[in-house]
Amino acid sequence: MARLIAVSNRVSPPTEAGVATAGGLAMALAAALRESSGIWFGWSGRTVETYTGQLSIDRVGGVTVATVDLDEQDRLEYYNGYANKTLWPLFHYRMDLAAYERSFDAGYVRVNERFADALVPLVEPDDILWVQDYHLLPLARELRQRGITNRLGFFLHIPWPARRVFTTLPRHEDLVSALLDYDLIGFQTQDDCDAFASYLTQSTNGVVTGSGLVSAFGKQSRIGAFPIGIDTVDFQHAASSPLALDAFKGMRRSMAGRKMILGVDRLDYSKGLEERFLAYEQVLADRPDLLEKVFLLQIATLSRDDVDAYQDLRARLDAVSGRINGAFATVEWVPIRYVNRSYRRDQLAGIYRAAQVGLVTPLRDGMNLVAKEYVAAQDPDNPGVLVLSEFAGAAAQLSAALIINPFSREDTAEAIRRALVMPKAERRSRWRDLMDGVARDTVEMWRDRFVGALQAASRADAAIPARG
Ligand code: GDG
Repeated sequence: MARLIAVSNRVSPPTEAGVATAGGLAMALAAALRESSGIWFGWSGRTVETYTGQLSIDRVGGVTVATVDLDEQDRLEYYNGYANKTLWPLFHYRMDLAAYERSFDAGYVRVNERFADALVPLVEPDDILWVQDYHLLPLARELRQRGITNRLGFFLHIPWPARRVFTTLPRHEDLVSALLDYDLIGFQTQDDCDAFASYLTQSTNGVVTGSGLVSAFGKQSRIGAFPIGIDTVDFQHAASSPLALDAFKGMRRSMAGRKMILGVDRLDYSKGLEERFLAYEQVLADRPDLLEKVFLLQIATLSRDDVDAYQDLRARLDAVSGRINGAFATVEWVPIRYVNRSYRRDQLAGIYRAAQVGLVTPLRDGMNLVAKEYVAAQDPDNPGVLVLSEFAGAAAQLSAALIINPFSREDTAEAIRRALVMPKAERRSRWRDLMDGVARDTVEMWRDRFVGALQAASRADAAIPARG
């Protein structure tokens, strides 16, 4: 097996002590890196006064990790700026929140150049490189310009937006031209792939074949859908661990016979949290018989809270949850338990298992792993019901969930009401369908499919004629 180099903005192989809390993606990448004696390269997360390009090499949990520090301007322009204030909102269809500033653009390119400079000395002739996510769209161009001819693969964890949304990005052609220096570009869903293909064929003079070969800007590449999954067996294992059981029992005690509707998300405007609270309020307003019989537990881990849009969202959610609680709470019951802290992965699994309804209602989401984790954590004999947004990539695979349009308060409220009273036989049959998919399409499968396709993608056979 060729040596694998994984590249991502942040580097996070699980330490031996941290395996219980690590995410599935980190575990799957780390396993592949251990197997091929590979390297995980990225930003250390630290900022220094003056950028030096100095590489730090460490061994973490059996994986070689190579990181660079960035400077404060890099953090502001590349990470907080172009990645999180330009690309993230735009790719989640929030053009109203997307900031277009020249300095962000320049900072983004600068950091990709810095990453390439630091990475090149580590690359050996037969290595294959797998780059993750929207922070590093143009890294391949920088590597090619520095003479790297190795196989380069890229996976986008977030959606690829519709053509007319994407073309609102200044200098979009330059970004896509740089992206086409990868040999393989992976998306979460066929929809994302189609949106990218539509951009190439309709906004450039690109050509796309049925087998996923693409050409534009005088370059050839391949595209494909590689839906990410979870480490299902490990997650089920976590769900039956002593800590999960404790969390489950503690939760059930505090539920005092009430039904629990559960949301678990990073506190992000793409996740539809405000719309979710309002839909739940509608349920309470329409169905007085449910008062004191149900509650919503929303775990919303703080994220990017030095970005204004995230602070605004946090303030709005504080206000909306406070208003709903003020209007409906009694001395013995709070309708929304709103928690801004994070939990260990095994505790989270126990909490998922205790919830009768899993509410996953993003306005846009590349995949959404919470939906899959909720399914994996259920008791097969008495599973809960997953309510899932049609705009999560996961909806393409989890069609046995109650699929809703999160922009429709009524639609979401109706699905919550239906989930709360769904008969056991229907819950079990839907859950079996869902679980089949979650057990089949795991994160290991995703990794192996992508790496296999990248190994098979030779640069020469990507040659297809350009459109005249
Ligand atoms: C991006 C894309 C795509 C949450 N709270 C806690 C906690 N979490 C974990 C969940 C889950 C993960 O965080 C969130 O993953 P998502 O997939 O839901 O969303 P993003 O963070 O936006 O991820 C997304 C994903 O990349 C993978 O490709 O699915 O569409 O946006 O695993 O469990 N984990 C722990 N404590 C918490 O309190 N331990």
